[in-house]
Parts: sequence; C-alpha cells; structure tokens
Amino acid sequence: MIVCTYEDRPTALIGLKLLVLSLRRCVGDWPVMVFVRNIDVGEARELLGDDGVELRDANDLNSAGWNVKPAILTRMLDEGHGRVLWVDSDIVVAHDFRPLLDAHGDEVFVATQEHRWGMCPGSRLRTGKWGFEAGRELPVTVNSGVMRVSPSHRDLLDRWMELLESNEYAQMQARPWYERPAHLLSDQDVLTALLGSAEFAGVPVHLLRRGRDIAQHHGPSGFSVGERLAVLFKGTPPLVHCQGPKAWDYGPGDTLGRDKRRYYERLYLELSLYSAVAGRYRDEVGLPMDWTRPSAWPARLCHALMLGQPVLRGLPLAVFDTVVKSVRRMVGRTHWDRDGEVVAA
Ligand SMILES: [Mn+2]
Repeated sequence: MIVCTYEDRPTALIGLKLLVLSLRRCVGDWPVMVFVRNIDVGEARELLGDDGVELRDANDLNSAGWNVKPAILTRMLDEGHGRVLWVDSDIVVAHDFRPLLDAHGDEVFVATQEHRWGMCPGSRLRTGKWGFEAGRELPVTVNSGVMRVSPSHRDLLDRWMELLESNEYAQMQARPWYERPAHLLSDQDVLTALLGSAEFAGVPVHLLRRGRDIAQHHGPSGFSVGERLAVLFKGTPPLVHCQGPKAWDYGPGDTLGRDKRRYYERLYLELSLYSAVAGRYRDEVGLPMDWTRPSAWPARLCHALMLGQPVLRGLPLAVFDTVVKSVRRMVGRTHWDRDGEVVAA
C-alpha cells in the first residue's frame, strides 16, 4: 500500500505534518507520497523529513484543490502501484485503521460517508442531474477524504477526472460554494453521481462509516451527537477529518467582538477530536500548536465539565448546533431545495 496526499495552501503544511506523524505512529511503514502545489518543495521536505516520505511537485497537474484527486490516483496506478490509499491532508489518524481496509478485497472501491448534515444525501439526485442512467442507489453521499483504489478502478477514475475537467463543472467551481447546485458542489458529488450510474454500478463500493470509522468534523455537529454517544461504547474512530474550517487557522485573535462566526468555529475546533488527537504530537511538529488547547473561556468550561474527554467535551456545542440546524431545516431556511438546486436569497 502506498498513501498519497496533496496540499496547495502554505498555511496548511501543519496538517500534512500531522498526517505523516500519525500514519507513522499508527500504521507503521507505509510509504507516503506528498504532492504539493504553490508550496516550496524544499520547505515541505524540511518539515516532513524524508523518512518514508516522498515529495512531488504537482504544479503540472491540470487541476487544483480537491479536483486533483483522480489525476493523482491515476498517476500512482500508472507508476505500477497495485493498491493506493488517498488520505486528505486535513485528516489525522487516531489509531490503526488497517483492519477496516483489510476486510475488503482490492476490487472494492473504499471511500467514506459524508458528514451528518450533507445536503440531499445519496446518489439518486446526483446521478440524475448529471444525466446518467441510474444503475443503483447509494443512500449517502460519498466523502472522498479517504479512498482506496486498485487498477480495477482505472475506468472510474478516468471518467471522474474527465467530468472534473468539463466546462459545466469548471464554471461552477469558479463560483462560491453557496451558488453551486448539489451535483456540482465538489469532486465527491461527481464521484457519487458516477458510482450510482449504470456504467459503474458493477464496481463494488464500501464506505467507511461516519462516526464509527471516521469522525467528520464539519461544524460542531458534523461529528454528530448520536455518533459521539455511540463512541462511549464502541471506541474512538481511527480516522479524524477536519473538514471545512481548519483548526490551526484559529486562535485568541478570533474574539466574539471581532467576528461571531469565526468565534463559534474557534470554539468547536478547540473542542474537536481533531485538536485532541493533533495535541499528541505537540512536541514533534515543530510549528505552533497552541490551537490544540482550549483557550476561549466557553471552550475551557466545556473541557473542564466533561473532564477533558475528547469526544464529550464538544457535546454541548454539538447539541446546540443540532437544534439550530434542525430548526433551520424545518422552516426551510437552507441553501438548497429538495432537488439540490440553490435557493435564491
Ligand atoms: Mn478534507
């Protein structure tokens, strides 16, 4: 198995470092291939070291951001790797997750389930909106933060890349996310559409379960109330994904008075499982890690009340966020309608 990942935001190098360190500690000696763009390769090499890590310049790829995934995966397959694992640079490994993959043969395309609040979940709408004939229905949207592929997925990856390079998709990517319909929101909506189509209905798919296998931190309740409570009996998920706002981008400067939204994000990120797991590497990262300790008073209070339990300390905010989101959905205050189309403001 070879792991590959990508980053193009110089401020997010710390996420790469945490991914590499946690892979080393939790799964041992899998080689890691890191693709970077808009980032100095020498600087990245200095930070990441060369122990099992290979750095590649990704400036020659046709795409950027999350759209690079199929291009990088096909390149790895072309180079002869028989089993390639994509892991987003905003994921940290909490403990060994190899059994989750070993349970499935190489013909199985493994990815993860989108977070609790992903809108219009599933493949039916996405497959239909892309104009493909449906071949099966995935009840949840695919999250492409983790994917395992083998040469048997080459056609799927080629087709995915083709659609990500299409005009229809590229034009929508140039607009802000809240102006994009569901099937054109991001790379994973396109992937979900393809996996639901008749053309690729024969590809066996296994999605790692959100909450149990991977914590999808997207907002305070992306890692949901129910998932957090279930963890008490079943153990912490081995993969922790900091989707959306990044924990290291926040700090004491984000006050309530300056920006309410950022303050709210700072609170949930300070209380997140991601920050707790990242904190294990405080002495090894070589970059500022203050953000892994709750510093805003409400965050310190929740941390103290829950005795620092890394999943429960975020529970009060998750409950609050769930109530707010549920009410907004009930009264129809959402960005998208049932058809995944953008609701005019
Ligand atoms: Mn991600």
